[in-house]
Amino acid sequence: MKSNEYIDLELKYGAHNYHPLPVVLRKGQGVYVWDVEDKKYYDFLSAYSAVNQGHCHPKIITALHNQAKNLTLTSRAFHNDVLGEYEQYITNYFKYDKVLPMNTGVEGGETANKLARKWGYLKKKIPKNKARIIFANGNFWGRTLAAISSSDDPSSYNDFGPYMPGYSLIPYNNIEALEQELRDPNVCAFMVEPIQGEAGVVVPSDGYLSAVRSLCDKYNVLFIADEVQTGLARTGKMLACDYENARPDILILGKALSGGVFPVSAVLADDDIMLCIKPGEHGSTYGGNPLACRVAMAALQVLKDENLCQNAYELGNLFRDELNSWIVSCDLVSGIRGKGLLNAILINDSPESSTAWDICMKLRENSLLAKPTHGNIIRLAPPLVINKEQILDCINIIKTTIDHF
Ligand code: IF1
Repeated sequence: MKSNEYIDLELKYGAHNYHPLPVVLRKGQGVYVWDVEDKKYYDFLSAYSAVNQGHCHPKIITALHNQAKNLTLTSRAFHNDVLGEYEQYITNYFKYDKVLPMNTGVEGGETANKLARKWGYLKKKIPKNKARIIFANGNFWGRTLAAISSSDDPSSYNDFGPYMPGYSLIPYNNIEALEQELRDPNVCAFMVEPIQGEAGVVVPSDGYLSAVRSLCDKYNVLFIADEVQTGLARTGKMLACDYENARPDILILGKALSGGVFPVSAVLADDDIMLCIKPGEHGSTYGGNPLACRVAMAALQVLKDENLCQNAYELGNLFRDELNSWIVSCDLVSGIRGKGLLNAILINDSPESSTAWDICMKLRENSLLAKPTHGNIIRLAPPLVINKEQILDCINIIKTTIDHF
């Protein structure tokens, strides 16, 4: 079948909850993907930072394959011979006492919210059902009713009410606004992305995260870091919080935790928080399944073995330096921002215009896949295994494509 035949099937039989670029992929390897007409592309979306290790990384696929032949799922009704090993591995990796394994990123967020509320009642003695969690404008942590209740993006929440109570929004990157809210003794947590992904790769001021950390200490509020997209070497450090002295009380990981093989997420915290949830108070059928544990250990080991933090850090700097020197002569691009290999270019046109989309369609013709986030911002995030020659090739594709607009 040709691309349009695959697309027609999706149109006819699938919900219309997405508007994908008209490209139909059938193979992925490293930084490359191929469509059904055998055209080869650089993947500059990385499934929104889920394939940091590159598509179909052999070590992750081998881990998947070997475990899949043995035991894939026991549920948590019984123990198995992988979960404990994984829990020890990942808690040592990130230096937390304990992990609560889940599947998707949003389940990680929900788990973090439940943990924070439970801690608020048991430890901070917040009156029952009065616990509040603060979020930042522009946040995105998924599509559940709780996640959209904390959103200020109408396309996320419109006509999905009524909304989760106990959630409030403050401006991102604004410490005064945060302190104002934290004075309320009923606030149990502040949940924030170290860099806002969906909002368009919004990087806060230096010092913001360490100020968040000290304010949460001052007011006895839990700092929840949503590193589902920024974590796991994407920004040039293992965690984006590592750029500052800002150790979250609750850390949420997802996406690249499985190297794009299937959904694996994790919530990490120390005992005084994690042990507030007792047996039978939270969980999920697939949470911590043996297959996920093996895949996640392989995915985490690849990050270290292949020095992907260092690679993302160095090539990210090269990428922004090269494009920054170019955009001074390009009036269609008003800026580039990001850290490591999580970057975005800002198109100098109204968010309502189709310019960013049209540029992505042209990039596709020139063998590079990227997709606009909000309106006029194009996220540029290749797998972290990209090398210098490949990224220089991609910089050239981006420059020549936009120069032709
Ligand atoms: C889609 C956006 C990105 C996330 C952060 C939690 C989650 C996400 C910081 C939830 C998920 C995904 C969802 C995906 C597209 C992508 C996305 F455009 F939707 F907003 F990356 F920016 N925290 N982000 O970015 O993780 O439950 O999806 O595993 O198509 O909805 P999830």
